[in-house]
Amino acid sequence: MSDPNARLRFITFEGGEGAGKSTQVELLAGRLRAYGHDVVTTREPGGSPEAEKLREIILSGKAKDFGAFAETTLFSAARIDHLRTTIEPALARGSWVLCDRFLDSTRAYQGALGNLDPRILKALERVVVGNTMPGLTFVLDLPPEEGLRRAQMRSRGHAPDRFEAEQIDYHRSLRRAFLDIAAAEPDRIHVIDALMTADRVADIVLAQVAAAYGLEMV
Ligand code: T5A
Repeated sequence: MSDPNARLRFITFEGGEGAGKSTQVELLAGRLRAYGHDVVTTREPGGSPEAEKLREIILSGKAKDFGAFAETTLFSAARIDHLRTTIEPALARGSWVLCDRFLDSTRAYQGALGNLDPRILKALERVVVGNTMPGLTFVLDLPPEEGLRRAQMRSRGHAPDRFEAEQIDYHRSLRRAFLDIAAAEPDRIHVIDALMTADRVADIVLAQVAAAYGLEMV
């Protein structure tokens, strides 16, 4: 029988805009696959056809005027579908799931920055996520000026989305929020200096995954 306390093979990447989360999801997926593991990569908001529709609405900024609570219910609706149709089936068939953002983003953006009542956040986490908590989370940390520069370079002149368009002070507070979230759960959440090269960050990620899950990687 499987150990109910074992870490789920569900790993999330968190941090500010342009910190390198998508890059690291792909690098870790490639490395795990090279060792013969089955890996599903996904992202939030989105990660399932219905949740991707909600992503479009949220990132367009159309929901912003409803306030942090309403916006959080949209992220939650997307997360429910993502969990039921993508994450949980993949974990059940023994795949690793690597996800670009998950519930720590809600804690940081809607909780810390949006001043959403922590009791509401906790209640939503309980009913939406339940026991499907990430086994390991990496917070990619870097100065927001650099993250926004990278995000801008990547989007090649496209208009910034609803969150990228916030002022620099917002992004500084966001960085602080992620560091506080990480400090509160040191067993699950590891902070990595994302100013290092992508390959160097990937080496550290892989070493920490191997240690946390007892994998032999030679
Ligand atoms: N949100 C999300 C909430 O408010 N609440 C929630 O609950 C959730 C789930 C999602 C937005 O939604 C908000 C947060 C976000 O604002 P998004 O489009 O998914 O929006 O945006 P991000 O998650 O921020 O993703 P980005 O695509 O902007 O950034 P990434 O994935 O962190 O960065 P990545 O890997 O695309 O890299 C950016 C560029 O930098 C280069 C890459 O090649 C790329 O060009 N790069 C590096 N360059 C130098 N050194 C490195 N180490 C590098 N790593 C990558």
